[in-house]
Parts: sequence; structure tokens; C-alpha cells
Amino acid sequence: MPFTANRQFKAKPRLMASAQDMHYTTVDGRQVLDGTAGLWCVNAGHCRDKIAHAIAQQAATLDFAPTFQMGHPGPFVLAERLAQMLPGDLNHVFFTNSGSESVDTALKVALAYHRVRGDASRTRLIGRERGYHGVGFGGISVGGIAPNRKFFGSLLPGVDHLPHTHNLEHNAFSKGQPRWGEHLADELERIVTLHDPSTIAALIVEPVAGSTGVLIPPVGYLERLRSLCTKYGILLIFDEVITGFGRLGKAFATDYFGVMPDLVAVAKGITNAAVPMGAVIARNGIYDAFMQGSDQAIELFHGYTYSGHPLACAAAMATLDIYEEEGLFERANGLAPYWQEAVHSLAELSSVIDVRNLGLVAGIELEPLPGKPSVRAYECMVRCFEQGLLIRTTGDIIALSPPLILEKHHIDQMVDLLGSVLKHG
Ligand code: PXG
Ligand code: PLP
Repeated sequence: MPFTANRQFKAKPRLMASAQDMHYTTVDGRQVLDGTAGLWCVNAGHCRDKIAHAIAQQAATLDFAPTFQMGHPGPFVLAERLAQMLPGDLNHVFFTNSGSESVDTALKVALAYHRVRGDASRTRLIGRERGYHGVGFGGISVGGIAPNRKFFGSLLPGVDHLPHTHNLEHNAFSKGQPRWGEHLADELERIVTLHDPSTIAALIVEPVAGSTGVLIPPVGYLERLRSLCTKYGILLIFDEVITGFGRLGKAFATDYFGVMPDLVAVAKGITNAAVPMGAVIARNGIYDAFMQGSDQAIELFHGYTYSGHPLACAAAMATLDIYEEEGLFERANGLAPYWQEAVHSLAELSSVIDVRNLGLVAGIELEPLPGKPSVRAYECMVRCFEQGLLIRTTGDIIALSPPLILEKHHIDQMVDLLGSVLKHG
């Protein structure tokens, strides 16, 4: 099993049998409120009819068409739609099947972009400590979660990392964006000076770091990264695998923060997780740089058998319809203040050392049990699951990221149950 204590799990499994809207039903017939939208991905709630029908119809009409030198209309229609959703000239889409593939695709496009423009010395990639960019070799190289890296050799060469922005001393219990930490973006200037700007291809960051335990960017920080990237000719990649499709109460983090990246990696919420899919969206200038020379030449030597799979395209179109028809991003935005106050009510518990939030995401950091890191949060997750709430934990941090269809009473229920488990076990 992925990222799971296999023997522990198999001794006492937690298995879901079905799901509808805000709830899972376990194999033993218990209802569990979904506090995590699956794994940050079921943004429209579970088993939506419209998506199920679209997939079924597509499977019966065109199951697959070859992707190399052939195609079908799905990805073109979906690409148009995504280009309209994304701001500015983020207009060109390359489809993948996961967030990890999106990250590898974005990094490869960035490297190739500089090369096709005759700037082939730009080969270095910059990530950030505690960053999660999936599990491909590119993603773990720019990623900054030590256990995800240390078992796997020397990774990609020529990678450097910014410091992370987490600081409890300055920022504990911030509501929304913390005020302290903008200056941490200036570390990019130090890295650029060390390696020389002419060697650096791209910087990749999660606008809000999710997997590592919900780290909200300080006020001004992303803006400063953008201006340094522009100053030094470095492409800025936003990994919006979690922040995309309404998590922050806007379609994308680029809208929320008003900061324009050059490339955006998405996955998860693009299909409401009903069929695996990811995508990379590039600005016009990047696309145009590849569309030079002979029109018989392949412009980008990259792609997957299942890029733009018909079932994924059908699921994505139906998902985007639901987001739009039900105004789910606006809904998330409207609920965010209530969500903020609710999750911050947990701050009074003695085991809680930080609460942080933005949009419909929250991180609740617990004081680790002496000598037993991660145990307190893991036990809390198990208790919550037994009592009917799904949460996600990483180390001693609890992450909440519910489907955007939730109601205020679901928020109350989540916070009450979690508070009670933290208090009484
Ligand atoms: N980038 C980001 C920012 C992600 O959050 C990926 C890339 C990789 O996507 P795939 O589809 O290859 O898993 C992710 C995925 C967690 C958790 O523990 C987070 C993710 C996946 C599974 C668990 O919070 N994020
Ligand atoms: N390995 C082999 C032997 C293959 O033939 C292919 C694709 O044709 C791959 C890996 C890559 O698979 P995918 O395109 O599904 O990523």
C-alpha cells in the first residue's frame, strides 16, 4: 500500500465500501464524514451522478484512441475550458494521469523551453524544503520531505532548495496568511547568486504546501518569488495539485493570491478523482517557443499512453460543469470565515500548538508525545475514524480539507468530534 504501515494496516484494516456526497460507508456499514475530500481530491463530494453517467457513456462510446500521432476531441475541448478558467495567457494544456506526472511534465517543459530558445545552460531546478511534488524522480528531487528522498539514491543533479516558511515562534495560530516571513523569499536571490542566474531553469513551489502539513505562504512571499523569477529569467511553476479547483475559494491559487506563474501543475480535483488525470498549463510564450522550425518535427518528446484518456476527459468535463453550476468555488469562499473560526476554536486544547487555515483547508499541529513523534496524531486519526470522521495526518499535524459541498453543520460536527477525541481520546 502507498505511504502506509502495511503490516499495521493489514492487522486492522480501514476499508471503504461506498460513498455518497459528504460520507463514506465502511465495509462494516458505518458512516464516516469525509473531512479530507478523499485525499484532497473529491471537491464536489462523492459519487456524483453527472460524473458517473459521463464516464459510463464515454466508456460505451470511445474507450480509447491512440495518443501519439492520433487523438480524439476530448482533450481539445477540455483544454479550451481549462484555458478559459486560468488567468491571463495560461492557455496551453498538456494532459497527464496524476500529480506526479504533472510535476515531471512541468519540470521537463521548463528545461526544454530554455533549450529550444538557445539557453541550454539553464538546467538547474529549485524546489523548497518540506515541498511535496509527488513521487517521480523529478518530484522527489525538487521536493523537500526527507524520508521521501533519502532511500532513493542521488536523485536529479543540479537541484537546490529554498527554506520552508514554517515558524511557530512567529506565526503560531495565524488566521489566514501569516504576516511574518516574506523575507524568506529572498533566499532565492542567495541561491541565484551562488549558482549564477544563467544556470537556473525553474523554481517550483506549492502556493500553499499541503502534504507536509498545511503551510500557508506569508503575506508578500509569493509576490516576491514572482518578481525575483522575472528578474533572473527563471520560470515559476505553481504546483496546484491540491490548491487547484476551488480549495482556497477561488478556481486556483494563482487567482487567490493574484500571482501569475509560468506553468501550473494540476491533478486531483480536475476529475473530482473519479478517473485519474492531471494536466500542466503553460503560458503562450512557452508554447510558442516550441512551435518553431519544421512543422513535420515533433515539438516535445514527451507524453503518456493515457494522456487525455477519454474517460478522464468525460469525468473532467462533468466535474467542471458541477463546479460551475453549483458555484462550488464561491461556496468555499463563502464558508471560509465560518471554517476559520470553527477550526481556531481547537486552539484552546492543551495538545494543540498551532492552528492554520486558508479557504477550506486547515492544519492543526499537535505537541508530539515525548519520544514518540507522530503517535499522537496517528492515534487521533484512528479514534476519529472509529467515531465517524475521516481526517489526514502527517507527522503530528492534522490536515482537514473537506469537499466543497459541505454545510455548516458538517463543519460543527467535524470540529466537535475532533475536539472531543483530542480531549478524551
Ligand atoms: N504535487 C502536490 C502539491 C501534491 O499535493 C502531488 C504533486 C502528486 O500527485 P499524485 O496524484 O501523483 O499523488 C501531490 C499529491 C497527503 C497526500 O498525505 C498528498 C498528496 C497525495 C497523497 C497524500 O497529504 N498530494
Ligand atoms: N514501459 C514500456 C515498456 C512501454 O512500452 C511504455 C509505453 O509504451 C511505458 C513504459 C510507459 O507507459 P505510459 O505511457 O503508460 O506511461
